Amino acid sequence: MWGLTTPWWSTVMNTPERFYCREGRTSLDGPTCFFLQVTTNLLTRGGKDIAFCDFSPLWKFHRRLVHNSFTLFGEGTSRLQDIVLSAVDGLCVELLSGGRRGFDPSPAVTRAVTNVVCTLVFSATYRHGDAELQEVMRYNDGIVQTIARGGLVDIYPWMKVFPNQTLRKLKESIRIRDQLLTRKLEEHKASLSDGDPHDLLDALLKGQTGGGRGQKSPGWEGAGITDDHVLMTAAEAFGAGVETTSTTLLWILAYLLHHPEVQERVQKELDEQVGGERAVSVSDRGRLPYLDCVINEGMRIRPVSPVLIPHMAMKDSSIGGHAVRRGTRVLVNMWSIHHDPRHWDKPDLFNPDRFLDDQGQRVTPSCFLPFGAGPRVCVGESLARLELFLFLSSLLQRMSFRLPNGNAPPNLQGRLGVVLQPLPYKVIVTPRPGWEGGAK
Ligand code: PLO
Repeated sequence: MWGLTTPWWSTVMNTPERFYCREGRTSLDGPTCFFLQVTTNLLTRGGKDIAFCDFSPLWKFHRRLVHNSFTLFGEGTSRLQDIVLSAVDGLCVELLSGGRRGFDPSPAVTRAVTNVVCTLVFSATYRHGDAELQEVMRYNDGIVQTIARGGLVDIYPWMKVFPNQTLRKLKESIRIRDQLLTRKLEEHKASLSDGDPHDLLDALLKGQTGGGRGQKSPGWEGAGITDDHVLMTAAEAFGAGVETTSTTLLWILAYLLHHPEVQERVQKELDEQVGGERAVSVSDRGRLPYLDCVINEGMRIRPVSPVLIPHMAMKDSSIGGHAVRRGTRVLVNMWSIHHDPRHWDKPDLFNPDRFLDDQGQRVTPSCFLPFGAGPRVCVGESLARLELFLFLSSLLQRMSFRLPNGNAPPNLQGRLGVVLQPLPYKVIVTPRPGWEGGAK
């Protein structure tokens, strides 16, 4: 069905179809996906994660565990806000010290988001230039560069017997990741105590033993959660948290460079609703509808995941009027859903106002699904939304972004790997009044 020279998902993306189905293996044992099978199996130790793993009662329990531990830091608690705001301060200082010359904001943004996720997953906060942080960023980049580039290996698993540089790089990045995370896991096991978990690793370890109540009771669901599951989940939460949030922020900044009037309108809203005397906080969210629309429009026009990771039909079923047999892999074409001219007026235009109604109230169109939907909807959605809000509002409160003189605006085509990333671009940042140092 798909050509061999172009990546399979770019072929899918460039069509108006909303779903693609591929029948193949009918056995529900073993790995779900034929396409990403080789690389994601390496990445997840054969599906001991949440995103790529097959549906099973254990998966359901495992996912619930992760979800519950996210709510520990999530909305309603100030913990996440404190963690994000401290990363925001660091990011603002770094961006403002970039000087008047144009520079690529991507390393600083990625570093700040990585720091937030490191705190959530294993309670580590790093200073700029920390060797462990560099290591984490390097292995992650190694995985991002290789995971979706397996090319033919992902289409023909038997090709893995041939030497393949991409696969070698992926394996090496995974080895470094596993070494680091195993160390963190051992440290967490040694310091695990009663009381509230400090981070995701703690929460998963407690989940294994039934809330840290000592002895595993017979029949306890968490008994199926092995150390491998804990490790793979931490690795995945980490990877998903970093790649998606930093990419979304970079897309939004790229669009703001194309639309300075949108940036000004967000800043006007911030000035009126928050002012420049204090940092933005989660409680300001309700008062900043336009900012929310900008975030939504960024996620609509450039979904980080234009073709969702494959899903598999658990039983004979149907989708959009097509019969789907048990065992069929289904790809959801989010790109076409987010660019469907029947639902979006001028879908290629960056227009945050489409998320406001005539009365200026926020609306969420049913065709807007940046986090997917259903039982496999993104488990980190509320964390992600909170982070995007705090990062973007703080950045635009404290500084303005513009193009370096003579530079063309960023390329908006992007590069399709495991996520759809913008190509590197340069910015000039200038502090807004009162924020010359980046933080207060
Ligand atoms: C990003 C690189 C990490 O090192 C490993 C990783 C784990 C989970 C993946 C993520 C990567 C990319 C974005 C993915 C996420 C699971 C769900 C998310 C694919 C490969 C999306 C957007 O579907």
